[in-house]
Amino acid sequence: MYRPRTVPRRALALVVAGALLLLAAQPISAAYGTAVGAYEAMGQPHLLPDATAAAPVNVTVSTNDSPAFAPSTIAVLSGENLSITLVNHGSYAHTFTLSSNGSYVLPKNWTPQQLDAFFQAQPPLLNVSMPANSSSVVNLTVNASMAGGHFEYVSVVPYQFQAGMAGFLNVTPPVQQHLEFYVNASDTFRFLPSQLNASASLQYPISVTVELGLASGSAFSHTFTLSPLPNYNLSSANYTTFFSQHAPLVSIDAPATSGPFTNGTFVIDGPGYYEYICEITGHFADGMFGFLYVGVPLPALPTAPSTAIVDEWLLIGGAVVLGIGAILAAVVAFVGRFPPPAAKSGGHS
Ligand SMILES: [Cu+2]
Repeated sequence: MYRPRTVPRRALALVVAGALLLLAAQPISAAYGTAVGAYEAMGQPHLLPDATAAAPVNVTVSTNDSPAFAPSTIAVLSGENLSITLVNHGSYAHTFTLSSNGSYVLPKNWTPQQLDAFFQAQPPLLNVSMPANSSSVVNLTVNASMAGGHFEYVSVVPYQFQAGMAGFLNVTPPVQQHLEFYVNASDTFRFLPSQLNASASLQYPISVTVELGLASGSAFSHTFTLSPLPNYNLSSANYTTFFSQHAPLVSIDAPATSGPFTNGTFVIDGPGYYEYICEITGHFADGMFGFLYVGVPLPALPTAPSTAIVDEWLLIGGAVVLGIGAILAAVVAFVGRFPPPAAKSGGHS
């Protein structure tokens, strides 16, 4: 009988086809893995060494006969060497007395005696006389332990502080990490990748350099324009208004041809996700946006537009596997029927 024998043959054919299909799938899944890996590599930060050398920062603080310092705030990075020039243009003497307590605001209603008692209990970092019509230079090393502090400077000449003669030396930490990302802009109105992963960056501020390229085969103008607001989703309907009110952290014009990269560098002070878009009319609305994740985890796939590319890969891979499988199944099924029917039928008839 013919039928009973073809059933196991077909089953065998299916098993063989399945095994071949698995083998055929191996290089495809490997290629898929490589493709995803490449995109991940593009979306992953490259750590760059610190380029900034500690150069002394020069600041001039001046006074006149009014009870005030100019400026009344000084911003400095921890680790910097500060050179302060103290200039008194007036005819009254003052002092430049810098508190060593970076988290304490001196009460303006203190008496001169209370102020003196404070500086006796907590010796100031600096205590410099500013005689009438004088100029002097004093140096201060702002060490790392001062980061985040607001150090008040006052004149301890009685009643000058009480009249408002005070200011703050604000110390921020220097850039702790410098990351670099490579991103391609594509005429398919996509950023490749559309997710930049700085989720492991936990020490702020960080500086980020984006190297923007043009995807192979693309020719349109594109920009990489980054929102300054964390955890804020831009709208393709009113992003121009938004950017007229909030300066972008960076706006980079893509190069005219694929190959070279244009870049921009910006500083991020804290965690969150930051959206980037292409400002060329219509591109954002067509899906040209992405997110930089800083200190926050990437959302689980699939979410952002980049997954469309992954889906495409999956679809192409799946189609190829199915095609190969179908051909193999057909061939094997055909081969399975091939042995001379004469011999078999002969045995049975
Ligand atoms: Cu564009």
